[in-house]
Amino acid sequence: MMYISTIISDVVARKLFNSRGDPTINVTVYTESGLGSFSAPSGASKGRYEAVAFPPGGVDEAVRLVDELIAPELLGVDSMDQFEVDETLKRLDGTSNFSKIGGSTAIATSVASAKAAASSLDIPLYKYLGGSLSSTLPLPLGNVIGGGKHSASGGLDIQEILVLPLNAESFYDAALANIQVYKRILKLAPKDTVYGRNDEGAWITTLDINASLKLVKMACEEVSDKLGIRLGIGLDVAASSFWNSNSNRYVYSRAGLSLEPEEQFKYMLSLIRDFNLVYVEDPFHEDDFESFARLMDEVEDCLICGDDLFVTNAERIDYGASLGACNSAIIKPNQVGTLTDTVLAVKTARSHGFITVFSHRSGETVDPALSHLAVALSSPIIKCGVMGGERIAKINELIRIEEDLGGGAGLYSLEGVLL
Ligand code: 2PG
Ligand code: MG
Repeated sequence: MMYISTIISDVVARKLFNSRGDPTINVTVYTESGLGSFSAPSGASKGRYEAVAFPPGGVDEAVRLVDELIAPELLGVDSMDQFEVDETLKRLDGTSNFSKIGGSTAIATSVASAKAAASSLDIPLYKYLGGSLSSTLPLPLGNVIGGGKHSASGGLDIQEILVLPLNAESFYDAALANIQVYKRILKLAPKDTVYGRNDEGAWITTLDINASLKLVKMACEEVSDKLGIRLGIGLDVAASSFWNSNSNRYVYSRAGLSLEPEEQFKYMLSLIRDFNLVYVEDPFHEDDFESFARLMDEVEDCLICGDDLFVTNAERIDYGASLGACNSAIIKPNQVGTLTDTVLAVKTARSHGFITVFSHRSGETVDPALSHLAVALSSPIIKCGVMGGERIAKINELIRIEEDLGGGAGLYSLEGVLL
């Protein structure tokens, strides 16, 4: 009999860089039989109600806190006891938003511990967390044209134009469809209107939002014809990032537009109708649950998704659902700081019939744990970009998981939900 131990024997933290070249924390959890390592991703368009990313002293203080405070308390804890690990992190922090130890410190430790347990048992993370029920792959929602806070050099005020394959035979085929749309956009774009890539690898363009959406639509139609996969178009408006609470206006500074809330409402509705959008994330600022609910009353066949609105927080999801504010929720583990609370957010979202969308952050690493979490928690959609090493790392991991599942692998379809 081989001896297996899942008891935590060491916890080590270090400072590394993320894909934006900013420092982040990496935590490695050891047992006698294995190890797990995770680096916290980070957002540029953060929600006001997210966990605070780092303690006041930044990444250096976070590393010191792991060494001096967290590691001694986790030694001897069973890495399989995720609740105990996460409760320890919350107890040591003692605040409601991880402002003492940092949400990045917490999520890096929480996920590293789960990975250590999976590695000790020698099973993939998605199987360890999800068991044998985890056999359905999410559809990839990919960012093809970007702006907002992810595009420092300019571009659209709206943060992301996304594409979503609605039906495909396999995850590989769905990911291929997104990649082909991405490539086709460059070919179809009028000369010199696409001039770079942003933090998430999406194209930056001088075109306005309408011309950009027309371009994406054309690219989607051509790829649909070629591959036989239906593609829908989506937006992450990230409206909080250009909402001015002093003037009560949405300020599209690059387009030279300033809209009152009612004008923003009509604008969002017209974009949804004109381009048959299937997905709209954060069309209004993070405190305006009411406008989300009004939009839900007006549209059909479109996912209205809360990101900054919900911040992966079960209570905010419950509240939003009670108002009929959305039918979809972004799930970003680092917004809430622990795996336990991530699972709670997923269960809460699902209890209201919401479609969950596991999501990367604009500052990422090549770590593919997000892909495992999306499969383990049966998420119908994953938003992890289309291009760039740290985005492709998640896509390639899903292709590996699909292969690992063999004939038992399924792929979500939004036919019947959106079509
Ligand atoms: C978002 C994310 C990812 P950030 O708003 O959905 O695309 O951006 O990580 O900058 O918050
Ligand atoms: Mg968002």
